[in-house]
Amino acid sequence: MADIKGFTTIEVARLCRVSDATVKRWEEAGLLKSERTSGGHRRFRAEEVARFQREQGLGLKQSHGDESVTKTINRAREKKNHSDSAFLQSLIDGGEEAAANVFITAHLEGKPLTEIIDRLVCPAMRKIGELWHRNEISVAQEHLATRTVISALYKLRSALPVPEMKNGLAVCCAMEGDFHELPTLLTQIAIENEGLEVINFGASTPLYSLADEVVRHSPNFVCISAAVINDLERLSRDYKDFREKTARLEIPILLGGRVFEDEHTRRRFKCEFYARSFTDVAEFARKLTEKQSG
Ligand code: B12
Repeated sequence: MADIKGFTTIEVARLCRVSDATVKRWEEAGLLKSERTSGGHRRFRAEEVARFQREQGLGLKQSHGDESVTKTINRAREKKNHSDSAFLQSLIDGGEEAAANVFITAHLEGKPLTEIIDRLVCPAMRKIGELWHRNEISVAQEHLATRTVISALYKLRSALPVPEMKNGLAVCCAMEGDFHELPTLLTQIAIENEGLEVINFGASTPLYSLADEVVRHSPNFVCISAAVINDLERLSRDYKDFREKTARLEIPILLGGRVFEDEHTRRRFKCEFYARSFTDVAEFARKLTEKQSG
């Protein structure tokens, strides 16, 4: 008998964020159908896992999931050997399926989402930046690479199990004049994965406008990123005004991005926490919600 393609018990446990024993119990109770390999091991077809997750509200969010995710998951399992250079090339070529394969494979191998972001996405984008700087790729290719990462990240997000919701809200954006979209999306995904709702206002958000939204939504915290700053004087004044307008709400502000790697800049943008990685962002969200819920 040819061996069946499908998820192992451990992989299903990871996708649903439960123990192997729970998956076996579901299977024994007939809730989740499996097949057996010639060696007698359980194999769960991706479609069956997706159906079960949807029905139980465990996995793929209905609004995020689509059939191509299931296909991508299947393909990701088949091709586990992706080299870094092949990954980079897939970004430059606009190969979003191939890029999504790399992310989903890493997820199925048990890598936490923030590790995928910090160790896979960020270094690849840094490399793209270097290639562009050395004139080895065009600006158009740099744009395409960013769009490809964004599409692949949405696919990864569809394949992630829905976390336990914590009744928290975060607001994020990039500073006015900063058109880099990816850092705010990565922030959003990292925080959502901790079970908080996120409103992402995206790139180049004026701080006076952000202040109004913060007052309106009163989130648990605000996350602002900056990859470039054009007018430091003006932005640090805007930031001070923003802090004054929102001070009475006592909402913690988290800042991140390469602009804040500079100590002098950091001194002009006082905040409750400077994050150096998306692992930091997720940890901050986790600790804050734990503290706020008692
Ligand atoms: C794609 C890209 C663009 C695209 C963006 C497209 C889009 N739709 O988003 C376009 C073409 C528009 C662009 C334009 C420009 N870009 Co650009 N761009 C990049 C590139 C290649 C990737 C950016 C990205 O998404 N990175 C992913 C982020 C997450 O990674 P990161 O920036 O390395 O961030 C690290 C940390 O700072 C931190 N981090 C970053 N943000 C955040 C946020 C939070 C909350 C946290 C916790 C952490 C965090 O985590 C990362 C890991 O260490 C980078 C290269 C690079 N190194 O990243 C250059 C880069 C950011 N760009 C740069 C420059 C100079 C520009 C331009 C000025 C170029 C020009 N002459 O026109 C313009 C500025 C436009 C503007 N006003 O915003 C420089 C910035 C230099 C600096 N600040 O020191 C970089 C680093 C390239 C370089 N090596 O010179 N860019």
